[in-house]
Amino acid sequence: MTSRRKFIQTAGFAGAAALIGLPEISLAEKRPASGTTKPIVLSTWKRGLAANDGAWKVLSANGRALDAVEKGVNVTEADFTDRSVGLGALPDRDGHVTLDASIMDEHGSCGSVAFLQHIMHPVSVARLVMEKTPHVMLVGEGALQFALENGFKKEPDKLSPASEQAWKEWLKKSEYKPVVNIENHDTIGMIALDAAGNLSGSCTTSGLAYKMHGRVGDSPIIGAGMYVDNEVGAACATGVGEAVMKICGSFLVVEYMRQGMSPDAACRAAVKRLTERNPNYKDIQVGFLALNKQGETGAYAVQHGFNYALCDSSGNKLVDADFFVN
Ligand code: SD4
Repeated sequence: MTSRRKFIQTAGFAGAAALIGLPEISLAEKRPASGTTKPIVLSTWKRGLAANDGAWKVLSANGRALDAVEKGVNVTEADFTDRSVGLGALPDRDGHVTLDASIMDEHGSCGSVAFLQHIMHPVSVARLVMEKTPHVMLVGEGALQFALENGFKKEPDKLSPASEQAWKEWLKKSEYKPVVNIENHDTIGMIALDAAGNLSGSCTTSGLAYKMHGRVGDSPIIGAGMYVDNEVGAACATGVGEAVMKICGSFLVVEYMRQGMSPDAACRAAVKRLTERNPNYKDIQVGFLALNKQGETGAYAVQHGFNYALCDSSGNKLVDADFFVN
């Protein structure tokens, strides 16, 4: 497994990098683009496989990446057994499921919703915020009102049996402590490149389980949980959103790619930054995914255990990401 070693190997480049303000990543990490792989879609965690299938229906029919990343994560949102996405997910500490989502297209247009209750497909509400309003983000009651005005159905505030049982168990101690990779990581972030060569991204989640009521994570924050720049690439994040927000994680990954890094090197550099800015990094999980205009992909996580689903014309498969902490 690559880890700190990779960073140590960069020593020769470090001086020059410091001079021109680049992070200390070896020039060897800058792979020249060799043809373009498209269409292609990748998404976080194992449930990304089903989501990619949904996205691939759009992409393989020469559809737009924006439609693919919406339809793809709609699959996960509708899965009532997912612990971190949609209305079946684990609730906040008061027993309410509150949802965050974002979407961004090849023109840099974006929309998001946060602290939204009662709606099965928050990412589709985010898309309407992008397309129908002069705003980027709507939250809480206002986001719900907008969704209902646009024909979304109001679902009851009722936990799935599994979530209700888990929450009641949690209430016995009421101890807020995210457990790396176990307690609450299924958030779906998805990034895609379509046959026309355009990029889009989406992200949708119930956030961290047993969070404070009203807490919003990185997923609906454009540039934190997800970011797209059609000239360069796209990125998304999963894990403890507070740590991602502190470094504008997805934007940072895209900016590293703009500086010439491969998607893989960009994810590693972002994780390095995250570990420098979050002294508690050994106790949390964060994973990044990246995709550039050539269809090259990359992923890297703070901890062992992050995987992602990658789908192109050769198939849809689950890949284990490399990680920083051994
Ligand atoms: C959040 N980043 O709300 C989300 C949680 C997550 O897998 O990604 N879980 O902080």
